[in-house]
Amino acid sequence: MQTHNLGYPRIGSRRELKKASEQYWAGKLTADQLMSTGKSIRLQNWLLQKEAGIDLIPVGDFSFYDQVLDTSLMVGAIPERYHDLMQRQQLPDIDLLFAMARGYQQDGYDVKAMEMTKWFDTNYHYIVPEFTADQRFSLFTNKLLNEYLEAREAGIQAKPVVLGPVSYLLLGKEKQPGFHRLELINRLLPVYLQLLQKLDDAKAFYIQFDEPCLSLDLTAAEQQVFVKTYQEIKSRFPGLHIILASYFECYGQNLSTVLSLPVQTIHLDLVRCPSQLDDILATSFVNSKTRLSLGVVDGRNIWKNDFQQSLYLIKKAAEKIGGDRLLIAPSCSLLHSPCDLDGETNNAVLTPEIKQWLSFAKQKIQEVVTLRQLATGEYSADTDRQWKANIAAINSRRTSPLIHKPAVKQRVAAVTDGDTRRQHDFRQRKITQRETLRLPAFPTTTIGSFPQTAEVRNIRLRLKKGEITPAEYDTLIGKETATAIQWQESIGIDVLVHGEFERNDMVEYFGEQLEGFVFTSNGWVQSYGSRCVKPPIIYGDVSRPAPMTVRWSSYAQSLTDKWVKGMLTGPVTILQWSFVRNDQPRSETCTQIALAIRDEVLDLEKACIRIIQIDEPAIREGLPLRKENWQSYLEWAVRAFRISAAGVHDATQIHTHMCYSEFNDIIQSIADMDADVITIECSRSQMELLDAFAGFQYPNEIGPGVYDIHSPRIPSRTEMTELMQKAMDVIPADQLWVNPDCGLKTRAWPETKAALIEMVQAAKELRQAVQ
Ligand code: THG
Ligand code: ZN
Repeated sequence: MQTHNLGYPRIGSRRELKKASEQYWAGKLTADQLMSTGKSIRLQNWLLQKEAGIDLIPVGDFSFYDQVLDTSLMVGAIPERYHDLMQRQQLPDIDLLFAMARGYQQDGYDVKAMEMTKWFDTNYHYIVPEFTADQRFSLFTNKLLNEYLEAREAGIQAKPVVLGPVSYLLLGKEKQPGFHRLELINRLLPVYLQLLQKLDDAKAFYIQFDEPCLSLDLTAAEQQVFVKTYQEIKSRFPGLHIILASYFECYGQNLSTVLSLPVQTIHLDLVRCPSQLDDILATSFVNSKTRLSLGVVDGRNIWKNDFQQSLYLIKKAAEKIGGDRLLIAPSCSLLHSPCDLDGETNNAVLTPEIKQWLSFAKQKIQEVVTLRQLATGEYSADTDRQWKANIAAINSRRTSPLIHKPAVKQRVAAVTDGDTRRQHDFRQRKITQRETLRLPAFPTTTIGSFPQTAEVRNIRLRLKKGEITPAEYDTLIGKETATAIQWQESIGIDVLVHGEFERNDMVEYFGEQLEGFVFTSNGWVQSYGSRCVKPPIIYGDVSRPAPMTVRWSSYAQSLTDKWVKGMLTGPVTILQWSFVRNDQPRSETCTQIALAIRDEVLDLEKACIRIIQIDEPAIREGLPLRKENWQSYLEWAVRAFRISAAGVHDATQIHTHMCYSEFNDIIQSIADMDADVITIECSRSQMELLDAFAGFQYPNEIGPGVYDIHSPRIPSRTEMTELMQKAMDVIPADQLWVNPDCGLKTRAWPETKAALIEMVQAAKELRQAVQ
């Protein structure tokens, strides 16, 4: 029985890589300095895994930005628009990588970045490969080989990890009509074979192919591409030990294909799908020689492994096929885990009682090793101690009074259908709202946040460090808020926002004020590139001890005669962007959060806030990977949103907002949320997104984002009126709002001001045009 790991976090336990990359972009660090930060993180990670006793240590899991982008560079899939830049500017690989990820605006160039999208159902984002019909591939970088050699030199038994060719193609996008990207496999495969030749020459024995698309619904033809591809690889490199890894779901319909692939080891995510072990052990697979990698340690959550439960699975497999055919592993790459629980030293925030229930990447590595020792009976006194400590911690979590709040459970049980319905349907609410709100046609608004300048961050930081008193903090944040309100009034925005200067992350802020949540000091997880998030941990029943946003919203409302929108994060998004307890269904936890948000909504209404936005940007990404599970998810997710929103009177207008979502396939559920107004991102796709709403005749009001906030570029008035004209082709003018794509927190003030002034003027022109 061996142990292995699928991937380790690469940002560094103190976010060293994030800091170094950002300094490099700011010109404050040389490329050599950045390279050496990367190298030292890699080495630290390898040694940590080696010392813990991991047998096969991943290399190639490191990246300066994203592993899918690394693969694009490796196979030379570099979009045309970067070619001139590459040749004339002689960009080193690292700068080309960053240009592809972030765009390149210097030396007279203005080359757009590649698109970014969610990595399956995680909060990690990857850079989407772009393919053309005449796409050519060639081995362009030697990153994987170099890292393999680097690891070997450091005395590491390295297992190269590479994104498999089929998933790589499936994760990309055709940039032209007339072909399907999987047709490119015949051109791509030779490049992978070249790579394998180099690894083979360097005496690599193991290689892990990540093929996470095997967790999706695949057609028979797609499954066939997997078969042909791996047969070809096997025939060329019969001696190579291939570990095939997929995760985040069961193999499901793809299982028989997977079992037929000529690979030496198949990895199973037994956290997401424990039942597939039985499925496999019931087939003739038991008589083969193929090994199983048992992903028993949750790579995506922070709970301590339940050794008894894991050992039950390991022993079941060992009895059927023998321990020699088993590897113990995390369920997926630990990229999605924070680095090290030992970095959490603030007992006041993360109490020892809760801390003993947790495990981050470094601890998960240890769990994998201990599980192997327990399973093989290679006992030492230390193993024994860990076994006992594990049982005690798991029992403590099972029975802790911190977790279970009867009042919360009773309230969830008592929710009725009536609690999910507004007083009247939208048609009637619209009349009431028009009377009370008295907004012009094409009302203008923003999505909520204004620039989080260094000064604003610094105000929060000084409060946290105790350098200013809460009263001084209130004065400073109050000033920022008042300035934002006055400025919005002065340029003529119709529905104002308070700017959210008091908030860090839109999920963290609420988690900090809800019971049942706990926080880490250093539990960062990579979200994209250098950007990280610090997800709250939902450990127990959720309730809201006191109002969370009423004070700042009422203060802002008191400064103006215009409407100020109350700003909340919705229950599904809070759930999706937190580490969620695994001792009850997610739907149950989501309903608890929904009730807490419902209380907040009602308190805002009581405080005379007449427009309340409940953001749900993550509702689409929460969608299960397999279609058969969509309906039940959508039912509870939409119900949770409705519980949070439905308590208000007809006159109170509920908004929601969603980012970069493809809505076509879930448009009915979006309509079922029954928000009075939805604002969506669609300026990049030039209103294509609206087709979904148009074809469906979306009944409520809608604010299609008229400019892209992800770029500092200032849009012209004409661009925006033209986008709105496009919207008016498919949606009646009296349903339309005018707003940017998304919140403005990542932008600076100068471009924010210039763009919003243009946007207000665009709305005025539209009003004149329809009069
Ligand atoms: N919050 C959370 N998840 C998210 C987003 C969010 N997932 C999707 C999307 N938004 C990802 N986008 C970002 C954008 C910015 C940052 C992180 C994710 C960011 N992070 C800071 C950093 O890394 O410097 C750290 C956080 C901070 O200092 O407040 O800027 O909005 N949960
Ligand atoms: Zn958004």
